[in-house]
Amino acid sequence: MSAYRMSDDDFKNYSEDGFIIVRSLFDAGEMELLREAVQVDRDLAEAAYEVKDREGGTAKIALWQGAGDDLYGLVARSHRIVDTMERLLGGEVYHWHSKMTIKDPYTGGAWEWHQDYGYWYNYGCLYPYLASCMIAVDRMTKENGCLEVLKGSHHMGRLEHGVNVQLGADMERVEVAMKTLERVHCELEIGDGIFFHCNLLHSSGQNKSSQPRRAFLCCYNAARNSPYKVVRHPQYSPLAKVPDSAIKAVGLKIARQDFSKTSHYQLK
Ligand SMILES: O=C(O)CCC(=O)C(=O)O
Repeated sequence: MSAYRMSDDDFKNYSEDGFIIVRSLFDAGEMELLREAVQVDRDLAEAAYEVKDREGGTAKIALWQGAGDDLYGLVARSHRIVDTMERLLGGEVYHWHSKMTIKDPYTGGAWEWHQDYGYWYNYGCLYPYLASCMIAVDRMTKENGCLEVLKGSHHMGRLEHGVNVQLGADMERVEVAMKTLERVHCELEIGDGIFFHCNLLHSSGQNKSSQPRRAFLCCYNAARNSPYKVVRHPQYSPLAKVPDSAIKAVGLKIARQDFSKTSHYQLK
């Protein structure tokens, strides 16, 4: 089966809704490798820091900036993602960061309503020319806290955000938006992906299930939107794309990532 290439319909839907779901973005063989990597990668587990939600649940996140020759890097540099991002962001893109979000069984915490650009704006990006691709490492369901989005909310532009991620976006506006915009629970099978705009309002609930809920997110900035000041995020540098076949060709290769131990949401 050939790898995903974005259709004009998908492009139109993304422009209108702020997101698209791509079923089987990565196939069973590729996901077996990625799931194995996440399972055996002790550095990843150790690097994951905790983010408390408002009700005492604990979400975990490990975040890093490079996209190299290991499995995570090959996914982040794959044509199927990077070409899609280039179309969505209207030109050359570079790797902003990758992250693994982890919700442990029963205790895994929620992510409050926010826009990624609510935070990334503070890193000197003049324009909201950033986007993410979330890949389901585990099945993502309502019960285990799948991504929820407010369809079309990216058209609202950037809202005010609290400094800490779990303060989230200005809830007065989010609540008004909820009266008219459709709230979509993005339930995913393993290997499905969601491409979403950095101004799309999104959240996810706690993990009430007996299984972990892990997601791998690759995030990109447009080359022409490189931060105008020195920040904790990278300036533009060319991203070397790799063929979609590289993931299986290279197989289970894990590198020691340069994990960020500081919450990138907390700006002080
Ligand atoms: O993993 C999730 O459910 C959401 C993560 C998220 O919203 C983020 O990293 O910006």
